[in-house]
Amino acid sequence: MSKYSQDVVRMLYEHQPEYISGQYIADQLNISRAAVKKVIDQLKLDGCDIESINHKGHLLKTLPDHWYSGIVNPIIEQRDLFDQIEVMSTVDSTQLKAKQALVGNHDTFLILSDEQTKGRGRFNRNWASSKGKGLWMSLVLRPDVPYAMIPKFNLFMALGIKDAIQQFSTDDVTIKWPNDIYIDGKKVCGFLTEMVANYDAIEAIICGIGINMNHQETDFDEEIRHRATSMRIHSEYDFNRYEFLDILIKEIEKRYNQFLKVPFEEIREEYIAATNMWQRPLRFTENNEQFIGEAIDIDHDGFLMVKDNQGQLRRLISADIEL
Ligand code: BTX
Repeated sequence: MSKYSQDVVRMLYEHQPEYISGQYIADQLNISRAAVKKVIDQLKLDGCDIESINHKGHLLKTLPDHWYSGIVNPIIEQRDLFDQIEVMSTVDSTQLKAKQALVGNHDTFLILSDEQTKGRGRFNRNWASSKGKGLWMSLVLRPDVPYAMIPKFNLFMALGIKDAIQQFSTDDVTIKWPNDIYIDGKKVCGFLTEMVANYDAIEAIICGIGINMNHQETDFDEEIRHRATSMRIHSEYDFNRYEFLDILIKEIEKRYNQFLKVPFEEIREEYIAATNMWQRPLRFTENNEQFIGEAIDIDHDGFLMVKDNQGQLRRLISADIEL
């Protein structure tokens, strides 16, 4: 990719739906028109749908199925959440990368990648993150809150992610406490929250979010096909990834501000109504212990209340649950 391609994409994006002349781009970037043409030809080869008409200029017709920082940055910068944004085409794991970037760094930041070669879920499980198909990102936030508030963060994030996906889905989007978002009985998103803390306070929250966006059913490996789905499968129109990113970050910002200001109690009813685990037997794994039980409530602190098949009431802060 040329060093000017992000700037050119950004200009094309900002001028949509107008055409923009090669001369204008050349003047802004202080390069020749021939150099602009070369960048635009390369962008077309990379899958950007750009229409070029003599004496009229260039128009970005549809947004590409890859992340371009030239488009991502202006979207994210509208919100007041991140000091830095990093857009990558491939990485082992955005979560790992975010943790490495924490060293000697006091900023808030977002890392987004087209592909993860070693995407990870909870307990070091694999998270399938194929190229161009999804939204694989990690957010590093630095809330000035006590350590004990961390489990609450996940609950607020779940509602934000669910609300964003729902705006593109014809079917109900639900939360599987505490880490997954489902459509029609299948996982469309998994997210996890980790933190760096000292005795007094949290230094950073690292929230990794994986959302299946563009997959067809056959894009999933056989081993997860029966329990994974994507937004595309449940969307009635051709949305683009940037439109979704814009909405997602808006919803995340809204819920993050809420997390900082209000107790879980205020969103508890909303959260319970959005959760998909009620009135059926479930298999729980907590600290290597397995049991069957029924989820009966989420309490004021966001713990899941479960009645196990021995009739014993359990209060879970986190668990692995099979629906
Ligand atoms: P989890 O441990 O709850 O879910 C992992 C399980 O989900 C896997 O064992 C597998 O059965 C199934 N699975 C794997 N890949 C997918 C997929 N693409 N869609 C649906 N189901 C799948 C949930 O972990 C938390 C996942 C966080 C992923 C993000 S992506 C950005 C960031 N970077 C990173 O390495 N992880 C996070």
